[in-house]
Amino acid sequence: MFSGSEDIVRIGIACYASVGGSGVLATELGRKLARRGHEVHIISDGMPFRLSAFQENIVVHVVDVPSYDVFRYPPFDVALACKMADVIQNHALDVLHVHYAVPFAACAFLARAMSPRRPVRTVVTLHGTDISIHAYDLSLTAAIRLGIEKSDAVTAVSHSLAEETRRAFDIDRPIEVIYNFVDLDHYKRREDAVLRRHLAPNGESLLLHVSNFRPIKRVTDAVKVFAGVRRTHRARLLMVGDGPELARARTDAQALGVEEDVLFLGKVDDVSALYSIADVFLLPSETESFGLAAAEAMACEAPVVATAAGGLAEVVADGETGFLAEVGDVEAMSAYVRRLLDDPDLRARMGRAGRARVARLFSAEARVSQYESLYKQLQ
Ligand code: GMT
Repeated sequence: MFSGSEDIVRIGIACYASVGGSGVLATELGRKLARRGHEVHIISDGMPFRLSAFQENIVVHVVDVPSYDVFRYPPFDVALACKMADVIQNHALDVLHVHYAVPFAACAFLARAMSPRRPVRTVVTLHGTDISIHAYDLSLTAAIRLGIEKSDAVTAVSHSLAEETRRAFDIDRPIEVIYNFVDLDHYKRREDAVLRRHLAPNGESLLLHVSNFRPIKRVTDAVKVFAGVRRTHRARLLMVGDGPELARARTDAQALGVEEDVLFLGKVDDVSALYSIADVFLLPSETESFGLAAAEAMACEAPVVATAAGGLAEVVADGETGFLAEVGDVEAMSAYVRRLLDDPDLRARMGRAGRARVARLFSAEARVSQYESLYKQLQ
């Protein structure tokens, strides 16, 4: 039974603070739930970047990780479980909702065991590589399985990820698909001629890629796709984000002779202005459980050229809101981009269809309500 007023739920949301889709989604969920009057406690390894200003109904709890000469590695996971237990007990949580299975799911199990007097319910949201990579890593598999089996509810951000989870663990427990969401009031097309002139001073077309530049994102494919486009079109590629593959992408741009037209813009907190001026958004990932950046770009009416990898095929409607190609098929992706650059009507049509799809499937209002009903069902 939930405590307090019948409709108000006390929710703990545990997530990584670093910039990344799971942290962004968890933080946005917390903000929206707080605006609906719920009491939200964010438990994280740092200050989530979207929560620096005070917001009513949200308290942030940062995990204190002890250091001591004996510890070769700081015991983050144990400290996280203790912080979860502390928040469960001292704030009388009804629900503890963790984002990303490693290590959060197993830590939620431990925290509940540490809090026998508080009947908290636990929810695990699976985000992507917590399953597609870590579930197959034998040093982690058993802990992920335990976290999934022992939680009261499990959600996945796409059907593809739910399916992969059932396969990986050979389980048939219910996994509710709750798609990621986008704030349509914030992510909307806003023409900005000044910004566009600054980034495309000679009237070039603009391609945009946004990611954390990990190998899985295949950022060098984005550069190769662009080089194919530049053979025939005046264009520039905006690369937003930072990560281990950045240096290689830069070297590839030099080797392909397009470095002057590839702009590495680094990390940008709010990419909505760039999505809005992009002619095409590029996401050539190896795998993607959802691809939040593609949905944000669609909300800003940018057509998407991406790979048909995992959940991306649920986000991008092939031939309707963009085009999907096989992983690594840079020729096909270049051809799709050229087709879009040559046809402003097609771009505008796909852009509008993209926003309509986001409004239909990935709106914050609907998806936050879906989480809210899940919490209430757990009473
Ligand atoms: O799983 C990851 O690689 C990390 C995670 C994150 O925190 O950015 O990304 C995943 O979660 C996002 C939010 O649900 C999804 O949009 C991304 O597609 C997903 N990444 C992968 O599956 C590679």
